[in-house]
Amino acid sequence: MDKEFWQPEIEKMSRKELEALQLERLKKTITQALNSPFYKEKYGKLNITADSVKSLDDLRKLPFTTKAEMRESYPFGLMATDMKNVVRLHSSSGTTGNPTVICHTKNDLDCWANRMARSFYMIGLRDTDVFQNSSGYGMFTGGLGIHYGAEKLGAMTVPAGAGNSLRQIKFITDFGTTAIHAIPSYALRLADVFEEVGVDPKKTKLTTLVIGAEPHTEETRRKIEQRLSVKAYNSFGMSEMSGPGVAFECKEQNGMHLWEDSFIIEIVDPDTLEPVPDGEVGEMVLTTLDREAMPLIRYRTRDLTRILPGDCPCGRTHRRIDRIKGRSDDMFIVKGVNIFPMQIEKILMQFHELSSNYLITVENHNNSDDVIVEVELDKLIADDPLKLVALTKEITRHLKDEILLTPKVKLVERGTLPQSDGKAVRVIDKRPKE
Ligand code: DLL
Repeated sequence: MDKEFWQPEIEKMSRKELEALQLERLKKTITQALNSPFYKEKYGKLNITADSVKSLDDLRKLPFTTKAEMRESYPFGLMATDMKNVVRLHSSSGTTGNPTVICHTKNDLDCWANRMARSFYMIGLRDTDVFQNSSGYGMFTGGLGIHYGAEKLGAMTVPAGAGNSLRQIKFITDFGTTAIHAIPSYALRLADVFEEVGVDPKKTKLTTLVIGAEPHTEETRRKIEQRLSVKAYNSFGMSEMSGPGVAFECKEQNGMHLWEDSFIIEIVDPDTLEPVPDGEVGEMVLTTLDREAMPLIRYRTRDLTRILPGDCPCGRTHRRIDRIKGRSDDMFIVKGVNIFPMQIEKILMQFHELSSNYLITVENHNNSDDVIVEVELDKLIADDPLKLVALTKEITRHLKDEILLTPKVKLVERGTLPQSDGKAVRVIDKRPKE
């Protein structure tokens, strides 16, 4: 095996070959999708078949698929294969209405595990590594998805599951864990607990962290790396696209290679739905290319990102996406200003006096909206009132420059804001619904 690549023939494929492969797989995908009641009806009305796409550009003529449609066809309207071929079901964590369901054939799972193993190999993990997974092992795809990838790589895989930081640290120490998978908010929590119990991460064998599943800034990544003494690699995925392993950073840590043998990426303007040029931010639209049980064509992810122009020095030809700026449905509007939680996080992470847990609340008082930013202090300065006042002013000023309105900043003691084992809740909108 080539030393740096899991599948050199795929990872370094010329763009021309890669695009030819995409076209061939797209046609197969359309034919496969037409077995499902959902696409049979939707595409049948428009006479869409595999022959409707003569080139990759023709993909644009096909209609989008939305999360709402997936919910409406819950649970099996998108099933494109005989139920007997299905070996696993995952569903998304919807809080309201029907969740979205994705089913997998044996081959779907193999392709997914292979993409994961390829991603891990890319960041230098090998079969000699000890890989601990701190994701929950339920319907959340960060559990089994990451797990089978690490096994496919050949690493000794420790299915630690979510939470219980003391036990995580014990496993890291006792089993000689070299790589861990954690969502960013949990990685920060783990760093706190390392500190609380007086174990220095530098003295463990941990060197690599895989972080993903929730938006985080470059500043947060650097903070995590420094506190856990690891290199942290960003990993993007979503249940509808099987789970993790859609896009992954290489050792350059400069954008995530989106595995284009498995997905076609488009970036569109979320309002006009027209394509935007490379380098410009828009909504990511994804089409699966190797899924049998539930292929998805032009799925609107709601995630906002951009394609990074230019080649990556690592030699992989699969294009890179920038870190996710947020979801179009994360954005909140206050006094006409569009605000993304990541803008606020970016500023907070620049202050070394702050720890990493924060909560944004939007409230309405006397018909005026207020943004309240509560952030936990690092314990070191918590009892110096003068410093606290000055710090609050300074943070408020920087936030105002970024979000163009003045938030109320409240510095709170470490450990007072809610912590979650799953994805962190960063925004609570208490305004009355229209
Ligand atoms: O979060 C799959 C996953 C598991 C990815 C483990 C990475 C690691 P869902 O629960 O369906 O699936 O959530 C998908 O999470 O649409 C993004 O909004 C967000 N997201 C996922 N990865 C990232 C990332 C899994 N690296 C939704 N950066 C997506 C920012 C991310 N946001």
